[in-house]
Amino acid sequence: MTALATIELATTRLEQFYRQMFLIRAFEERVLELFSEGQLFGTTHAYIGQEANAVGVLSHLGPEDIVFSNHRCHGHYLAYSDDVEGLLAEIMGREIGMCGGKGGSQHIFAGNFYTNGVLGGIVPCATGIALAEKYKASRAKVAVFIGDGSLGEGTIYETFNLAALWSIPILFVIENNFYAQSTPQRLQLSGQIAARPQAFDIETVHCRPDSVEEVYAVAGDAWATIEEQGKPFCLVLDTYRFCPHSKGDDYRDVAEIEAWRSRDPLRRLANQIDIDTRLRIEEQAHLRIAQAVSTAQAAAFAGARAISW
Ligand SMILES: Cc1ncc(C[n+]2csc(CCOP(=O)(O)OP(=O)(O)O)c2C)c(N)n1
Ligand SMILES: [Mg+2]
Repeated sequence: MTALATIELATTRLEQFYRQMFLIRAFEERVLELFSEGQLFGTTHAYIGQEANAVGVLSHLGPEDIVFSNHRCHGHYLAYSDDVEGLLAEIMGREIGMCGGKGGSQHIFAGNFYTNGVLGGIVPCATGIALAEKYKASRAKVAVFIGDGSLGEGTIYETFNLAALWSIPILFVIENNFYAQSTPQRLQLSGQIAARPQAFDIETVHCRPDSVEEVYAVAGDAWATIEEQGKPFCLVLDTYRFCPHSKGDDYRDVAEIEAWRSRDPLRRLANQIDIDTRLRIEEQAHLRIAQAVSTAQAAAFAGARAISW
């Protein structure tokens, strides 16, 4: 486990992080409410508790950079795009969603952002795109987010092998929240997570950040190493989701959830922000989400119309 350096960031940067993290948290809480009200279809996986990872890693990227996510993708998408309106309408199956309401919660394609609900399946896709970007000498950064429970998928190791062998510049971010659905890690994963990419000679940092500043710093070092060496890099971030896996399927120990909640990176950051600014940020986020819900509710459901991007 790598010890994390303490860094100091400008107030404006911290406020920006708070704006993003609070928006994700409030968005996800509203999505879960909409689900229980019967306003959503299929399933949905909230990112509550893990916001610092998306914001800390993706704040280094611009729209030209490329992000691959997974079934738990809302937070990554919002950190990358800030597209509350498009995502909410998409999750609600409306035509005005950024995928015409046909991708739903898990299958998003918008600009340079892609997700797929098939665990592990995005990892070779992301790495193939990173290889293409290498050939084009575009210098675009490419990130792929993987859950710890996806590490049983063999395609991930085939991909690690080729990424290392062909020096493909990509950041693998393993969000280690210690569960795959309701299965605890100790029942399904042998050995150390970091040893897996390391077995393919992929430089790996495994850490347990308490704050978005720490994630931002460790991700900044990772991006700099990728840029400098033109090779893959793996970041393993210990983290925790405070919500159930999808809607109500939670069998975890309440004391364990509370212990992680007491180190909530969002609360920690809130205490660093001036109270008036904080309240303004929170009010704006709630307002924006409420408006996005009303707009989506008034919009037509996705139909048989062909989608053109
Ligand atoms: C190939 C495949 N197998 C099973 C599933 C069902 N499934 C969805 S999420 C999940 C657990 C994923 O755990 P992890 O990768 O740790 O991500 P987390 O949910 O913890 O963010 C499973 C088994 C799936 N989507 N795809
Ligand atoms: Mg997990």
